[in-house]
Amino acid sequence: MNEKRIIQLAKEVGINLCGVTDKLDYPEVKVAIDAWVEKDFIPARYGKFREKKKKFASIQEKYPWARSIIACAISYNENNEVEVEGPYGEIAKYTARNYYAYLRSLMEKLVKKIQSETNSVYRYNIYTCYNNLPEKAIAVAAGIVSYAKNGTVMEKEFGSYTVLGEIITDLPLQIENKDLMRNLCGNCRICIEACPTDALNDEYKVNIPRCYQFISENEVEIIEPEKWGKKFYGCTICLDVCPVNKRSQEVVTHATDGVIGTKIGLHNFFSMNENDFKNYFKNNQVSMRTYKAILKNAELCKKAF
Ligand code: B12
Ligand code: SF4
Ligand code: SF4
Repeated sequence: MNEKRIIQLAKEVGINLCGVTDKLDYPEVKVAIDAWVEKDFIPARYGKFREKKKKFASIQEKYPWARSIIACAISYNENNEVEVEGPYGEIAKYTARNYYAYLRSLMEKLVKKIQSETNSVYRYNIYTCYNNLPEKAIAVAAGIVSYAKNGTVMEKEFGSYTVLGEIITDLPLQIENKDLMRNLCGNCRICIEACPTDALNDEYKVNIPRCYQFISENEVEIIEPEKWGKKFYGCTICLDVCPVNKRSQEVVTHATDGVIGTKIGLHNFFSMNENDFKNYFKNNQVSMRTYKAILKNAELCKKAF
């Protein structure tokens, strides 16, 4: 089967961006991780992840049966606004629903379509986000996005409001000759200047311990609390100011897992105990975090009112 047909099938199941690569070794990721460690951009608590990610950079070594990777992305640029009464906390756009679970379900559909067209039972593993794969590098190699100065990967139509997923397979797929996507940032530095904590000063890299997204996820002290604002979970400033994202297409998805919207009433949150918290955020990315990590955000958020 060729890449063009895979892209067509991916569109049919609702995947916005799709491309195939036979690049199974990403030594540049090991180099990048070492460079980030050198600069203290990777927090100590990421120790295990860092080592695993270096191992997974060689996909061929980790999965000797692999022949190709189908890189996929869906947009989460969807209107998820909700009305809440009284003081509220803001939830990052990508967390309003569980878009990772949604992308996984679409990739499962794609696998079935490929299976029925190739008349073969082939080997495959599906991944999205909570894994050690070099997901950005794979999507770049498959030609569906390019690196952006805000630390994400980006594409013209959907900007960087996308989540990524991969199908590693033993199917030998015919890959189109492609020019890898050109960088869309040019001389722009809007995100770097907008970041409240200067976490993006080294272009294309994120000083993770200074990033409010990281801080909102973990039981760590909030740096420069006066800049925190109404964040309950996540930070999206460097994405929201980006001109490519501002022009990007809005979508309507059918993602039904972990739907929580982009706001939560603080009275509601403070009336929850740890169990209620787990139930409220069940199937949503927030439930992967500890109650204490989120409580610290909510307490500071309350001070903004
Ligand atoms: C750790 C992590 C974080 C960390 C670090 C973020 C980061 N930008 O790396 C924190 C907690 C801050 C974070 C935040 C967010 N994350 Co996050 N995160 C991850 C995770 C699990 C690993 C990323 C990683 O290893 N980074 C470390 C660096 C060293 O690895 P790397 O970026 O792959 O390395 C490449 C680049 O550094 C590049 N590079 C280095 N130097 C240079 C120089 C030049 C000139 C160029 C061109 C490139 C370049 O080359 C390297 C090798 O290819 C991935 C999932 C995954 N498994 O990959 C999701 C992932 C990156 N996150 C994602 C998302 C959605 C977010 C948020 C947008 C969430 C939100 N708030 O809405 C924010 C964005 C904040 C930001 N500005 O990046 C998406 C990004 C999708 C996209 N379109 O880019 C991913 C891919 C998950 C997914 N499956 O969709 N995240
Ligand atoms: S997510 Fe927020 S804190 Fe992190 S790099 Fe972007 S603007 Fe800075
Ligand atoms: S704001 Fe400008 S520099 Fe930053 S990611 Fe968007 S286009 Fe690139």
